[in-house]
Amino acid sequence: MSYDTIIFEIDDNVAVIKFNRPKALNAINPDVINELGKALDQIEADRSIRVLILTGEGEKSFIAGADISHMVNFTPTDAKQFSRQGQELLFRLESLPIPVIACVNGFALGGGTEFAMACDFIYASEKARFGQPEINLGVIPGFGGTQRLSRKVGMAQAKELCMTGKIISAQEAKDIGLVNRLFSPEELREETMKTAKLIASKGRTSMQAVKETIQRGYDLDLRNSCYMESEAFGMCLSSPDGKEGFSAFLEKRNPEFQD
Ligand code: DAK
Repeated sequence: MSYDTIIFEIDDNVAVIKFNRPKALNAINPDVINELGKALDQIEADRSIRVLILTGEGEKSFIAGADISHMVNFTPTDAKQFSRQGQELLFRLESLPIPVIACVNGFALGGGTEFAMACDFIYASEKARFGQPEINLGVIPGFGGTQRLSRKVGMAQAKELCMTGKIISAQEAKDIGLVNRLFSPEELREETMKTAKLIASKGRTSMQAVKETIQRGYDLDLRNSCYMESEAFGMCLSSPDGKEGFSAFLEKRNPEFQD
């Protein structure tokens, strides 16, 4: 399948999607949302894909937000629909059965920070910039930013970012826990791919269980989330991957996980 607003590539078991609207610094419009949805269909249908990386084409921008020129004439109904489409897509990324890594190469503003936060974790270039500047446009984040940001970095940091609209450096984003690791712009993609390949070498069943248990458990109380963990643990232990992992350890060899 060919795409206009994204580039879709596969490197062994790792899919890489690059946002590709360089003239608008990869701002998100409905075409991007539709094409990303189709790419996710393709990924879900291909069981050989074990990890997804989201990044921006070029060096300057991951996503500079929702496309302001597209939103300027929105009616309230258009705005609600665009917001819903974006939110549903981000829920889909969070519940994708494989890990998703955000590889933030430059500006991740507004919808850009929101897309990155819906990934399982964020690696960033030292030159990346983050922020929720919607307040400067007289609106608020519309792709779940107010909610995911406070869950990721705490309520006070989230309020400060959304209330001031200020753009923070990659180091500040790391300091508040938004970004896991920083790399030089030259190293970022290679280091992200290294981690993706490491993750791709693990068992698919246990990987999906880790993602789902942490993701869904986060919104539950501790007792119920731990109950969910026990269920998933039992399921993994009796799966072919669990049997192979335990046997390999006892036989002092590397596990060979099958699908
Ligand atoms: N939308 C459209 N075009 C954009 C854009 C954006 N978000 N960001 C940049 N561009 C375009 C610029 O207009 C410019 O186009 P030309 O003039 O060359 O045609 C080109 O990209 C290069 O940008 P600059 O010339 O400005 O480049 P600089 O290096 O000088 O500055 C910048 C880079 C990223 C600091 C600056 O472009 C900037 O401040 N951009 C806007 C960032 C921003 O405010 N992002 C948040 C957007 S609001 C909702 C759903 C979603 C949302 C809200 C509500 N509902 C439906 C309720 C989400 C909102 C947002 O994300």
